[in-house]
Amino acid sequence: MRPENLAQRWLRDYRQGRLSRRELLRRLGLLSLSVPTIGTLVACARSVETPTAPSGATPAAPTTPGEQGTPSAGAIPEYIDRTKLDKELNFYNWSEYIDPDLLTEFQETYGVKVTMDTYASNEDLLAKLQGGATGYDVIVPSDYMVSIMINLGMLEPLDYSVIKTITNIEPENLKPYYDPENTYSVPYMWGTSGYSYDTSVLGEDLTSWKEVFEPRPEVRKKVVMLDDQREVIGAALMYLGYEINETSDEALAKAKELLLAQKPYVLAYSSQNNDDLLVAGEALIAHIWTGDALLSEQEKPSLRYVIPIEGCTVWQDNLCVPKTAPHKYTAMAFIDFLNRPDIAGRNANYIMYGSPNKAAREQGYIDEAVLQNPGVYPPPEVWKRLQWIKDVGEAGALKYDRLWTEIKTA
Ligand code: N2P
Repeated sequence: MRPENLAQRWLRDYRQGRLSRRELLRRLGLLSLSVPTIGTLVACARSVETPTAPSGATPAAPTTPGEQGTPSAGAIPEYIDRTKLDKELNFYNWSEYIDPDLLTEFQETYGVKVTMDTYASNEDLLAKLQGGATGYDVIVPSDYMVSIMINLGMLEPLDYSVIKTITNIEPENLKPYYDPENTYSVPYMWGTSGYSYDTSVLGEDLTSWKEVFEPRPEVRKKVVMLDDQREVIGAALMYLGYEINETSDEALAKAKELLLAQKPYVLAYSSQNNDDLLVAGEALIAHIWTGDALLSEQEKPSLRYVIPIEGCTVWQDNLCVPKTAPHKYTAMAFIDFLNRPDIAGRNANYIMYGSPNKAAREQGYIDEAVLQNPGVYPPPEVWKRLQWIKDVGEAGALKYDRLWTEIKTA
C-alpha cells in the first residue's frame, strides 16, 4: 500500500477510535511522507469533524452504471427490491476481515444497519451456530467448513437474481470442490497460512517449518501459533511430510509428539493478536494468515512472510447465509454489494488478502503493490506446495478435536 493510503487508513482508524493519537503520530513518523503531507494529516487528526480526504487507494468509481452487474457507486441497484430490505443485518465474520467503512457505506446507501460479531476459527463459527445462535444473516466459512455446513443442512441456497455481481468473480475461483455450483457460497477472499518472522533478529534465510516447531534458542517462548486446530495440526503434519488432511493414528500421534515438544516454546496460540505480538517484538516468529502478515510488515518492515518449503495451507473464505438467518433478502443484497468491483477492491486493499474479484483487478481497484506481492498472489512454483484443508468426516474431526484439546491443555 502506498504511504499516503496507509496514512489515510490510520487516520480513519484514529477517527473511529481504533488508534490512539500518540500511536497515529508514531506511525506517521515511520512513513517517508513529505513534511507538508504530514502537516495536513496531523491537522486532519486534530479535527475529528473533518471529512476524510479522497483516498488514493480508491480509484474514481465508474461514471457509467451497469458494467456487467456493476451499479454506479452510491446507488441501490435497480434489480434490488428496496421494499424487501430490512433495517438491520447481522454479520458474523473473522476478526479484522473487512474495511469498516464499507459497513457504513452499506448503511448509508441501503438504509440497513450492519452489526458485526467476530470469530477466530471455523470451528468456533460452527460451534456458535450449533449452539443455537440463530440471529446471523451472513457468515464467512472457509472451504472445508462450507462442505461441513452443506452436509449438515445449515446453509440457505443463494439468490442469484439478487447477487448479480457474481459475474465479477474470477471463473477459476467459482465452482470450487466444496460447492460445485456455488449454490450456497460466493468466494470472498483467499490466502495462505505460513509464518512471519523478524529478519532483524533471525536473518534473511528462514524457509522451513523447523524454525517454528523446533525453534532455535533465541526464539524459544517467542513463537506464536494460530489458535486453530486444522491449521496447527495441518502445519505439523506437513512439516513431518504427511498430507494435511491425514487422519491415520500413526500420523496424528507423530503430530502430537511434535506439538507437545513445541509447546514450552509457544508464547501464545492466538489468531487475533499474533500480528500485534510480532510488531511489539514480544514474538519473533508467528504462524499467520497472509493479510495479517502483510499488515504487520507495514508497521514493522523487518518482518517477512514465508510460505515454508514443506508447504502450507491455501484457503478460500466464502460469503454464505445460514438457513436460520432472519434477514435473508437483505443478506443477499449485502453479498451483492460486497462483490461490486469498487467495494471489493477497497476491501482487498484494506485487509490485504487475495481477492477473487476479477472485475476489481481488471478495473484497477486493487493496489498494484498488493497485486505484485508474491505473498498475496503466489507464483506458480509456490502454488505447487499449497494444500487445501478438507472435511475429514465426523470420525476424523473427532480425532482432531481430541488432539487439539490435548495440546491446548497440556
Ligand atoms: C482475517 C481472517 C483470515 C481468515 N484476520 C482465515 N481463513
